[in-house]
Amino acid sequence: MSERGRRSAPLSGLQALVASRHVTVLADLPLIASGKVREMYELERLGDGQSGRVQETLLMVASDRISTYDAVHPTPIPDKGKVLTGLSVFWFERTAHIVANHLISTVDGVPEEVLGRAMVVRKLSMLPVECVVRGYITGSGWKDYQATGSVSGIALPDGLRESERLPEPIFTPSTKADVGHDEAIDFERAAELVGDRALMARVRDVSIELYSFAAEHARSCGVILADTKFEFGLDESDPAHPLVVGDEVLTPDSSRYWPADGYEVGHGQPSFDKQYVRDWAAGYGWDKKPPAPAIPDDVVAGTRARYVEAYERIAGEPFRAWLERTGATVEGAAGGGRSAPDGAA
Ligand code: PZK
Repeated sequence: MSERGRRSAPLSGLQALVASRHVTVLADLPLIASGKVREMYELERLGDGQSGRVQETLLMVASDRISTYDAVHPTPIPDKGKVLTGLSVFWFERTAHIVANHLISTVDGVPEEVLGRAMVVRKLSMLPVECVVRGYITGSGWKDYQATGSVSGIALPDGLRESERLPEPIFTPSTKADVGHDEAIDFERAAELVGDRALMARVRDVSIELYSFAAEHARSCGVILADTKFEFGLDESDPAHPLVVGDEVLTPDSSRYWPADGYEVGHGQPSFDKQYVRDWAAGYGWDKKPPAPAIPDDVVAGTRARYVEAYERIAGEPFRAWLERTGATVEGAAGGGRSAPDGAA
């Protein structure tokens, strides 16, 4: 094909996805789902030598894409995918006493090009509800409260102010909409959709326990975890622990994190991670409708620093430690170096 022909040939759907959205194509792996900022690939069935059982596995890959106001910017934030994966793994490891999770490995079975931002996970039968827990009244919860005094069928005290801490965390599930916004539902509707009220009660209780555990830890790091969203699935091959928390957990993309410093009720709070982008976008005059604008270099750098700060505050270790444990490539290294193994010069 001529140079000219190659350039003008229409892109296939996959090529367009890769070119325009910073999606990584991994050789041989079938892409089974692509979200705003993450991809899911099918992996080989993993033989379990211990039991002789086979486990179906997936590869979840976090990109460096960033969205604000539900629109993905064309400019990636370097290392964002690695920060979010590192945080998710931090929380999976520290909450396994509350509920089993789908994480298998961040090293074995992970292709080199996505080391540090990928997890091999167990394939689950996902429950058709999003499990939101709110400790503070903000966002759509604040809107619903102002309109009805309730959120997801839970009556709240009169006179709450925006961003106020709730007397206790509440479970406010929603449906997974294919397009557009998730719809808030009450517990009974969630139980209907799941088809098992006792299971849904366990999911609610576990969700609140996960939130409470994480919010207390975050608070000790100077960060408020205002709310968060979990997705659960069932692993029928593990009859002792069929309920498993999947997806990513307690990351800035699945949660609202606020700096504790400067927290004030009565108005919206700045996002720990995305506020530089939102402030810049407001000044720039973006109407918050797609397409989202390109982000200038200084705002990218400030935002990257906030993600790394979130990791270091919450995980309590240098971000570099995560890169080293996973053998990730370091973006800053000239020529795209690997992070030094332990003990290397
Ligand atoms: C699963 N998604 C959402 C969409 C993503 C993620 N452990 C699992 N087993 C089976 N299915 C899923 C999971 C998980 N987690 C999650 N879709 C399927 C999704 C797009 C990209 F990374």
